[in-house]
Amino acid sequence: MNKLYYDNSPLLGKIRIPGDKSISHRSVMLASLAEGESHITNFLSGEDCMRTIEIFRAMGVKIEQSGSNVTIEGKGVHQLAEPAVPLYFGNSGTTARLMLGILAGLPFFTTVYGDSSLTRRPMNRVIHPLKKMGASIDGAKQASYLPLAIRGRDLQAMTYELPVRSAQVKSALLLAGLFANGDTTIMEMAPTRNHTENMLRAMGVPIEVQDEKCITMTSGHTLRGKDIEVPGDISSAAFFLVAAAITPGSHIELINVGLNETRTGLLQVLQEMGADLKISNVHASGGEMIGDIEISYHELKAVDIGGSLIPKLIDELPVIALLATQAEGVTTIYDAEELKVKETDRIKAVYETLSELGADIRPTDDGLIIRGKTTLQGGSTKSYHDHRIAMMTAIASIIASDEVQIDDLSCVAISYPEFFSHLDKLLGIQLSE
Ligand code: SPQ
Repeated sequence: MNKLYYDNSPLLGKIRIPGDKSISHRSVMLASLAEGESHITNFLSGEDCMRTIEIFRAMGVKIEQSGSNVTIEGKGVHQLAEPAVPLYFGNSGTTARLMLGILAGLPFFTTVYGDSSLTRRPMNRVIHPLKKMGASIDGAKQASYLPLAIRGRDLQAMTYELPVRSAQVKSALLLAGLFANGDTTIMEMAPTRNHTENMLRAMGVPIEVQDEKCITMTSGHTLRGKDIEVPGDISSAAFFLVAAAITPGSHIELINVGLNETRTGLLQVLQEMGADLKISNVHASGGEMIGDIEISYHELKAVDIGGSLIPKLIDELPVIALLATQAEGVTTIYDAEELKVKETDRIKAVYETLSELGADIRPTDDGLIIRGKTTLQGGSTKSYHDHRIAMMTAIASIIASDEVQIDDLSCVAISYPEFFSHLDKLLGIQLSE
């Protein structure tokens, strides 16, 4: 058991947010498929993104990494080698879904697998449309879950209406479209993160977007290697934004945060709740917006969160539920049934964790209902081996009246290896030698 107790200390000071996980994955995938060299800066060396690097190394791509700097000698879409071993996706849903799109079009055979959590996550949302393009993918349980076997082949161009709000499915189909015999068109239910589109465009592939939701990629273009600056991950910044918003006396500044508008739903929620928030130094890099965010403690009021806002804050919902415990009134989160198929069932995990700590919270079929404001207490919790649940619990412990225990914190390294050193810095805790 790990013990967390921070005695309501305010968060003060400034930190630089590490690279965005979604963009780091995509930078390795697209730079490997590009012709020429790419230099990536502020790459996230979390466990999930390291899986993606290892997979492309196994397919013969030369990738050099020194901390957050990565150099990739792109092979182009025709020169990757058949891997000698099965490819391991670990805990990473993004690696799994996007790689299925790529492997479906590469001219060789691969087998792929993941850890116990990833093995339970649905893959048929990607496999079903890939099969419509002609992909050959097989596995147990009607090839709906890992492990899977893929024999890459020429793919048919496709127009597809997504039945789920998922950037991973959209991205997998666009990546498969790089190997198709014509243009690829994807229609979304609501706009989801558009990092794949932005990076494809920056590397020379024409992408047209109509009404924010209809994306067409023109075929027959070669990806060109590029220097990529990965913005800080707003999903990592979220933990400290919420921590400062709910801990009296806090005032922090987060530097270099990605502000792509398909990801900034949390900022909208904080503003609607009445948080004291300032964004500055906004600039664009490689098709992505970046800026600094200052936030101080302020009284908050409840809001409703649903509809097309959900994809813009899907990964922040666990920590938003914590935020809602400190807002006056009833916050309703709805349309968020996708939370059930993340690293764990996040509706259940958030409900069990926050109710153990004394929150007034109720799970629903598609979200959570939270009544604030409540004083949180200590308690015994689990991470469910889900990085976002573990970090949400750590932030909850700052305002808890007593010690919070948690079974495991190692999963934090999946997306934010420096999380505890950054938290200690903001709390003014000196690390012993
Ligand atoms: O990669 P993984 O495990 O799926 O990661 C998560 C996360 O919390 O880090 C979800 F569990 O983020 C997904 C996100 O929920 C990353 C992602 C992407 O990079 O495209 C898109 C979202 O998933 P989805 O299923 O809505 O497309």
